[in-house]
Amino acid sequence: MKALLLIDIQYDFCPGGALEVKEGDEVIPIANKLSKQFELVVATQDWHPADHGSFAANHPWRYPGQIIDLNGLEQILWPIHCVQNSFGAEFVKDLDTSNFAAVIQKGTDKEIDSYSGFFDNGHRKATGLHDFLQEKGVDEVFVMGLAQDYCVKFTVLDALELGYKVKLIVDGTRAVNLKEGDGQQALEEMESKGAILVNSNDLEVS
Ligand code: VGL
Ligand code: ZN
Repeated sequence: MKALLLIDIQYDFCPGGALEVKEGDEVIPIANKLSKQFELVVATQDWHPADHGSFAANHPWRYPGQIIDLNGLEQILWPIHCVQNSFGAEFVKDLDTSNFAAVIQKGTDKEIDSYSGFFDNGHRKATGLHDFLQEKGVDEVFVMGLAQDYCVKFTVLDALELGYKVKLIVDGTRAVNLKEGDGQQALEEMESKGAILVNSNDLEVS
């Protein structure tokens, strides 16, 4: 059984959003097209409390892009984004959500960030995504969404570690690129760990 995983296609990651990803909105038509081709579609949603430890604003004198130690883990500080129930945390309205079998919310614990759709960044707690996919008999995941160099990458790496076959839909992702080349490096890392890089036009899903 195959599943399509749509990662964090939310206003705050699209142009004009708090943590905007260049061309982030360009993944939406691809998500909508593929949603119709998959029997099982699962979306993730970055879903932080306002006092989340990944927000620079919650640390005196810190600013976005700096790195701190957050409860023993290296943490990049971000602008305030995807606050629970805020507009920026919503799925973009043009995204077809009608076919979502589940929405997995992550980053809800203020003490730890969660890039991957499967686990927090310390692999301390599972989000429930793996259990859900297991129940459905999924052995292969097709991953796309935002951002290529953070949540998409870590979701892909966890999926590989959990034993799923993984296809990364390259044209369905865009990178934050805090550093130039981060997106490209993420693609290479995912591929070297076993993900197969594909283009949405080349997919034949049965
Ligand atoms: C993300 C940074 C912080 C992402 C989420 O969805 O890639 N990046 N929170
Ligand atoms: Zn976040």
